Amino acid sequence: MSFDLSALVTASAQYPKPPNVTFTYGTAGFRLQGDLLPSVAFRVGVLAVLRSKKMDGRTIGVMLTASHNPARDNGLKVVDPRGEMLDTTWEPFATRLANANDATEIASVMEELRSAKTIDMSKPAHVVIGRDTRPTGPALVKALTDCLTALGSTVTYQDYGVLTTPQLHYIVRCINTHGAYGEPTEDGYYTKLATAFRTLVSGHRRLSPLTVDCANGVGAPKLRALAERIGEANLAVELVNDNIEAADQLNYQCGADFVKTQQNFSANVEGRPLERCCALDGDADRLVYFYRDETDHAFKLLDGDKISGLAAMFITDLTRAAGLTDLNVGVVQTAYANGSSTAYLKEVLQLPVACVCTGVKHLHHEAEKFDIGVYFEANGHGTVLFNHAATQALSKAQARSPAQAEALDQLRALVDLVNQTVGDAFSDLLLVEVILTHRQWSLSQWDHAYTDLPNRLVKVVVADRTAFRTTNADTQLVEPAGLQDKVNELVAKYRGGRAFVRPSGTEDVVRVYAEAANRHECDQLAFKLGGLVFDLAGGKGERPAEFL
Ligand code: 16G
Ligand code: MG
Repeated sequence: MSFDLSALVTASAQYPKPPNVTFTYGTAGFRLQGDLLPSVAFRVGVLAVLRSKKMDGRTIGVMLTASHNPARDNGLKVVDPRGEMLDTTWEPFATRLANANDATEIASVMEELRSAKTIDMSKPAHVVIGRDTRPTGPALVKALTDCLTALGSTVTYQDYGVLTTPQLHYIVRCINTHGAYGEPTEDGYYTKLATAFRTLVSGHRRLSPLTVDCANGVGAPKLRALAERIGEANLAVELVNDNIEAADQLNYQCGADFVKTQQNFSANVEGRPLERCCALDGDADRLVYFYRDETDHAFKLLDGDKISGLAAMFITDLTRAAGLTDLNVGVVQTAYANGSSTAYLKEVLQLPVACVCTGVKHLHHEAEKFDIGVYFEANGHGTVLFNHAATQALSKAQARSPAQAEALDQLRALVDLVNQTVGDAFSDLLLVEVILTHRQWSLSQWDHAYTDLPNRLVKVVVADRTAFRTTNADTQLVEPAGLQDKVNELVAKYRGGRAFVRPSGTEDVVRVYAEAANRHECDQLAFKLGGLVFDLAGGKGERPAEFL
């Protein structure tokens, strides 16, 4: 070992693992009540350092956030050198480190990791840190940096303070590409996005102002900074739910998750006639749009699927206009994607559509298989990836007409506008605004692409959610044995019925998703399935209410 074990012993003594808690590196890292996490933050330091050493000293990121969860929660996730999620083969080591009781156990998991991954401990390590606005953030950063300091002189770090999650991912990629991706600062991020946006909207009539629900989180001050850089003449935004001082307001009755799950306006957003609204989540990596219908005055949601369809439509048109028809454009979704959105992508846009397991990392890797891969989860997390072939084709292409030249310029600016490391609410917002500006579309015109099938999500608390295992991108249950047959039987009774059951990766529940031709049948199917799961898997608490 090339570090002083006694320093680790002393430092880790301040961060004992709380008894009776088992930590798991889940879908999006560790996520729990914030005051239970200092020991985890310390141990994540060990993981980040070893990962950086393994990657030849390249920079690794650690983001502290619990996204759309309440203010008392917090979380930690590790960002890989290209700005992506941590290599999944490292997740079990993250879990084991987090559960190490003391310095001796930490050192022994370290040694196992070193040998399993053949890590040269004499290599340097560099870690960058970001956190959202949660009250437990500073203490967790302290635990993390205490570990980094204890690990000796080969380790350096930089604490970037309060950032959105996608900003930290961006910074990691910038550092590791030596600036080719952009300048590794918050300011560099704003400059890159603002420049690309101004190029893309130039010459077009601007849209009416956009109301942005910032979930009372980090998105508020950061979007304000970005909007200032873009200039009001180019983008008019009105920020609401922008109070980051009152900690308990974070994600409270507002934000992208609230709007998506409640299918309703968030606090302080009225939905005035023709008002254009959107919502970020607590760490600004999700975005959904919404508005009030002019005729029936109902709430209307434009979720991740709608954003995906809009982006895919625009990019397909641009690649055709630019004469780049060799590039294959494709879309990645999860089982939660509304059936109508999948039909629109396949039948109207004629695009290949892949379906993968829930979780950003799964979508991201699948999207990399296309030259231009659009991926979004229905919850509003997503982005567009341009691979090497696409960026090469864009830089080499010679325009044969002014129209081709314009399309090429726009595609080149799009590559800069879109955050290619992870879904980014800001870059997605700018992307949507660019497209709507080009088409001069209102939200309801965008919404007309297709009509969502009625859908319902039901949560069931069961005795042991690990008894549920799925296959086929979460769409079918393998265990508990026999349950899938019962699901199929029920689904077959409903017109346009589609449903699946999967264990959550972030909460101790099983989720049931159902779609059907109308609202009544959809709700009935969802609640019947919920009841079935409840009865067969030792449901706890309230049995999902049978509908009608
Ligand atoms: C996390 C995932 C998100 C996924 C959600 C599913 C990341 C960064 N985030 O928030 O992609 O949709 O979990 O939650 O991967 P569930 O497993 O509880 O349904
Ligand atoms: Mg989030």
